[in-house]
Amino acid sequence: MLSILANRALERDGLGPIRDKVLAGERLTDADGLRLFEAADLPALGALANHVREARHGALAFYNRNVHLNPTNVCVASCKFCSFARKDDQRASDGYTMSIDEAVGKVLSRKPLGVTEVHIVSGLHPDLPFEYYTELLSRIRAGWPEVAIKAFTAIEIHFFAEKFGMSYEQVLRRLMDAGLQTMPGGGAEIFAPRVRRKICDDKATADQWIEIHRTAHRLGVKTNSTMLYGHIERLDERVDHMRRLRELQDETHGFQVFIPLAFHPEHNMIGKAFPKPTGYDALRTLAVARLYLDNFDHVKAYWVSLGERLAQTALSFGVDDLDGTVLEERIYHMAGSTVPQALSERTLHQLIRAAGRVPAERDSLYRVLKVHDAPLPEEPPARLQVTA
Ligand code: V47
Repeated sequence: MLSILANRALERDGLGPIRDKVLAGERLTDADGLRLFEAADLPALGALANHVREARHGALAFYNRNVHLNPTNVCVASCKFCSFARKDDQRASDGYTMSIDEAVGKVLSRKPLGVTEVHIVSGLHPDLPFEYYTELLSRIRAGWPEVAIKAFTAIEIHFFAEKFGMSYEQVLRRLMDAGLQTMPGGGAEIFAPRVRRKICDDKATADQWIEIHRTAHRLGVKTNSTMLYGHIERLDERVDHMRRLRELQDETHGFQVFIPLAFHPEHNMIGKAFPKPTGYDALRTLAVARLYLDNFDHVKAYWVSLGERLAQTALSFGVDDLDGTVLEERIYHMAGSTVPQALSERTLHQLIRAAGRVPAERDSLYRVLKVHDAPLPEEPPARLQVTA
């Protein structure tokens, strides 16, 4: 139930009809989505989103134990928001490309951490053969059969298809044979052509991004979806972006989660013109997403992109997932993020519990592995290091 205060605030803002639709389980229009973005009262909007979130997931808040691998940051694309990519891997440019041995060794060294998912995203490297990617996956698969491999954005799939003369389906089948199980949602940015022309005009288009996810879903690969916000896009373009995702979801039901990504302004070509989105904007975007994307099970506050505290607060604004332990993040740290490189499972539990939720560890397919009704047992005190 919504509180009397939230109801009053929604009515004062003229959002009574939208509230009634949400409570009746009716779909919101694009105009409704835009009204919610423009609404004045964030707590009331949050209460409405929270209502939907609790109806779907009760008190549970999901997370997973995952590691990230970015095998190279060498990239032929020129996305203006990106601080991670380098044009070559010469020392002077701090570009890097891991050998397959190095990349596989890095992943396998994480085995003792109890991780359940490896998240792999790369730059669009001009020289690596396709076998680099298939061998990377198959060697991780052979060395660690239980770990789920979530790999390669639609942008990379499009690049492989063009470079190696294959269809999207052929690329995906080869990668699936090598071990790919799910796909991350990166590269979506903002679908509107006006925005793409200005910030990322030399990579896969919105239609291609959608087509790749459609193909993946048809092949049985679940995927994630993202939206990079807080730069040159208008609010109606955020709604348009979510509409296209909602339409594909109606068709395929292959998306697992929607993840709004807050723009990070440091060390990239457009950062000086656009400061980081405010906390209000971040919470509003998550809440609108929860209300508008009525056919998505999950809305994620990626703590690396929001900071731990805002991600925690978002658990009352429509969010049910915080992503994971994320060992060794690079893309956001190179764009000015000052959050830790990783969070322990214990810290994730503390954040979730302090928000009045119950931590639920999930796997890559959002199956619940364990609901943590009780706190984790105390760790034995670290042994004192005595030096002479
Ligand atoms: O595609 C790049 C974004 C994405 C910046 O699917 C930036 O579970 C903000 O997609 N400021 C890659 N954002 C990360 C990504 C992701 C992360 C975590 C989980 C999942 C998932 C996906 O990061 C890129 C781009 O949209 N990005 N540069 C920047 N300066």
